[in-house]
Amino acid sequence: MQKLIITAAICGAEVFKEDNPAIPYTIKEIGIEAEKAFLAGASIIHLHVREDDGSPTQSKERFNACINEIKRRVSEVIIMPSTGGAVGMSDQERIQPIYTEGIEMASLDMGSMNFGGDEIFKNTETTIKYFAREIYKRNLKPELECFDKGMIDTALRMEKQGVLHSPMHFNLVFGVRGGINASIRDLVYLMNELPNDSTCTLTGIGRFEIFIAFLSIALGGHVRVGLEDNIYLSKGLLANSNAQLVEKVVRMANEMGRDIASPYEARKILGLK
Ligand code: KMH
Ligand code: ZN
Repeated sequence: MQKLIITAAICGAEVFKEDNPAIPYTIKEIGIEAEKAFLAGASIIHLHVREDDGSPTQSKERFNACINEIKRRVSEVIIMPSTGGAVGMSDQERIQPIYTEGIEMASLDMGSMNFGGDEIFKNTETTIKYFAREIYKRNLKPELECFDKGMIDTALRMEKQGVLHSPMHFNLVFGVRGGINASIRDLVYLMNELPNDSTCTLTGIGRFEIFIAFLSIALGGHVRVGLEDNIYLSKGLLANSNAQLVEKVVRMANEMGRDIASPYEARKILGLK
């Protein structure tokens, strides 16, 4: 099996300090959280950023400042900014972080959906194609965010059309209200749909985070954890940092005999340039 790549989704755009005071807002807080997650075993940081008051932003300047702070602390970590941003943002807002320096990947959301209930996360084919073109132009590797089976089908179709390039890297997300459930049956079903030459990270939302991580470690996938997806360390106990969640995955991987990839090894596995 490949060594395990752990992605830390340290901030997100839909959770706030009112939910968990450890959610980072300031440039310094984001730098510290990324550094601690890296030291715990993460090789990729999936990055959203905030204004100091916590409001989500896709501002290029703010991303630049946060990326510089992360790189100053841990130069080797792989940074993957979000092009999803927060629900309701325009395409022009969302695309901005890919025009920063020091990044190697970018998230690319593969379809529209109800997101967490009554909000609509809009990703039309025009948006996806536009983002994909810009991401490849910058020599970045897109991480294809799939919240349901149809989004994988869209990726496979777009690969045939030449919009996406093999080998593709997927992030399969389980347990968003509006997306696919976090069940073993559905996880196996989605993983079986992926091309043989692709790589995949699996993400479980909320209380499913560690359950999905466990399955991914066992099945040869990679793992994403972090406060973006889940604010609890265990039932009723808030995580006090992203690092605690990464540490939990590392402990499980150690018990299950799966080695952790360094950023250098993650770059090789993902074919980053
Ligand atoms: N904030 C979510 C609506 C991504 O980063 O590409 C979307 C999201 C996905 O977080
Ligand atoms: Zn995200």
